[in-house]
Amino acid sequence: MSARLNRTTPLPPQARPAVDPAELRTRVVHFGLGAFHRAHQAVYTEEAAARSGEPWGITAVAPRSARTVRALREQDFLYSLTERRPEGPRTRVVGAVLDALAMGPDAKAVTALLADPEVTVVTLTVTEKGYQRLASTGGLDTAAVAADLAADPDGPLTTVIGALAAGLAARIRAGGAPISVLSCDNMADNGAVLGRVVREFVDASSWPDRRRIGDRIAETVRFPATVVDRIVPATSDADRVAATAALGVRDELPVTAEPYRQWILEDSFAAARPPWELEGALFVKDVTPYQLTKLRLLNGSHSALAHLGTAAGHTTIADTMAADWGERLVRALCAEVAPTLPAGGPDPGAYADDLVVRFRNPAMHHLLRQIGSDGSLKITERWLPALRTLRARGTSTPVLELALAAWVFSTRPAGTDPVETVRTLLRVLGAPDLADDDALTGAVAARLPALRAGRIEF
Ligand code: CS2
Repeated sequence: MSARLNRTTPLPPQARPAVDPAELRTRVVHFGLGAFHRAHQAVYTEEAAARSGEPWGITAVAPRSARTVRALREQDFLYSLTERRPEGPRTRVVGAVLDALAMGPDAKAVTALLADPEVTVVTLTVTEKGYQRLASTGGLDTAAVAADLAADPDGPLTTVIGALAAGLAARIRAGGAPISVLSCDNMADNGAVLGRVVREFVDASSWPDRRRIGDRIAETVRFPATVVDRIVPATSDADRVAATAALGVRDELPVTAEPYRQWILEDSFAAARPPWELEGALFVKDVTPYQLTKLRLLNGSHSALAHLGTAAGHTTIADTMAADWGERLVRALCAEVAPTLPAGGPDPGAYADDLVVRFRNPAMHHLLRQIGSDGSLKITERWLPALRTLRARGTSTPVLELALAAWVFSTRPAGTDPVETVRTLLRVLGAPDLADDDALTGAVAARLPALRAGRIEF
């Protein structure tokens, strides 16, 4: 068996990290140690450090998976990234991650880092679930974080929002050096959403200084909105075998990704940040047009392919795109939703062309199951706002109705009255207005029999 990847194992020259991790310091803390972060922000940060010579390194915090933390420690926090290019894969090791902590067991270290003035950037990829929002208001679900609100702020908190709020409070009590906190999750207005749940957590806490902490957060912490983009399937055993073969040393934590990547950030930072623009990141005044285009066209089609593809018996995005309706669905959904997008973003037609190429990439094994998970949280961001806008304009919405029917079908509804089932599920999504739209619920329910028979008709 090959030796394990670490800082001393020799690597082929083309597979070596762009930076020497020994020359970096932790100046970025990241919550969410999944494959996406390792294939996206970590790569941008590594390249920014390499190109600028500035020592930007990352300490990554795993909200749950102590296993990933242990495995990374065994590899001196190194891992490989394989880009699945059509002309063949390219594998190299990424050197930006300097340490990994498990949020619960290492709570004190996490808080100390957040209070450290040398750390000026926090990034998050914790999925929609991690924000603990109420479907009805979009604000903090205080019942869901009740245990953290009642806990000693120095003790291990169980939610990322709790741990982040406690860390920012510690920072303010230690002098309050300015810091920027970036949500990199697929939500509209993700910066404002994150700022709101953090502030609401502080307000709902019983900390004696919560008023001052809230005021100081408003003055010293910025929550810029960001749009991240890269298709990163969950790592499979076959990926581990392939990475080990490419490196000549064993890598238990490889990630694979499409060659494409993009990062658009609201240019509103409180303090120093890595010069990610050196790697092509775009800093803009308002990310909204980019954010909504990505959410509604890319993520919206992804969720539609995931639920419809599963109903039709497919397993991956590329398989589903190969079905006779796959590409047509992506193009039809993009065309239906495009009139809801604000001006100033990418051209929707060209964007749809690119999506078709990206989704068809046969080297990517992106499971529909992965994209379909947490469907209720995802479609609330990806489909419902566009659906609302279009229905308010009196425009017909056949593709979104079909997609919604596939999601309804994926919940394996038990009720006997299909229209009532659709209504109930829309209320669960926090969309009582859509639940009361009889034409919509009727049209969605009418799609169910064909889906049940595995037929995708539009
Ligand atoms: C996907 C996203 O799993 C999902 O829900 O739609 O992870 C998607 O691959 C990324 O947002 C692409 O940037």
